[in-house]
Amino acid sequence: MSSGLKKSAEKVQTALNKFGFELNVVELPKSTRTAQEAANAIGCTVSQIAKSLVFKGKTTQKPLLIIASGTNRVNEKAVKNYVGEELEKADAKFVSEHTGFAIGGVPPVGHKNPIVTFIDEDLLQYEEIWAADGTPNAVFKLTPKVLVEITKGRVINIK
Ligand code: 5CA
Repeated sequence: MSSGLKKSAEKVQTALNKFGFELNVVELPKSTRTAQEAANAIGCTVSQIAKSLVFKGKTTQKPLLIIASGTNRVNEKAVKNYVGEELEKADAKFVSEHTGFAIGGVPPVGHKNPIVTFIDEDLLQYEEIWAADGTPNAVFKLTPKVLVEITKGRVINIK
């Protein structure tokens, strides 16, 4: 069956289908590479964009996924307490090696290998949120509750 989606978006849609929720990738004519661009293209607020940000544990060098509300900045010091080690920024190569996706399209699920995930508690106040779907112009809509379920993420204060 061909859905007409780009390969990376298709990969995420396949992963989404396995969860048993109605989650559908939308490919937009405009860029959704950044949270601001995604919000503009969708017509939602930037805070309703669930950014999937990859970090690296300073000691273990293991990847870590933080799904943050579009307007929030991750306070690495605050998150350290939950992770048990200091965080480092991941570069583009690290992100793509561990997730299988390029920056600007990193989805919250469907990665090459499962990644320990934390979710910004601020996302839980919205009825619907939007996440990237593998490419810089594909997104999907979901509820915060479903995000927590499909990622098995731990909800924390990232600020
Ligand atoms: N598709 C949109 C949201 S639906 C998206 O992926 N937005 S994002 O904010 O989650 O992804 C962009 C993020 O990638 C930035 O916030 C930034 O943390 C990260 N990023 C951008 N450029 C680099 C870079 N050169 N190295 C490491 N991380 C980067």
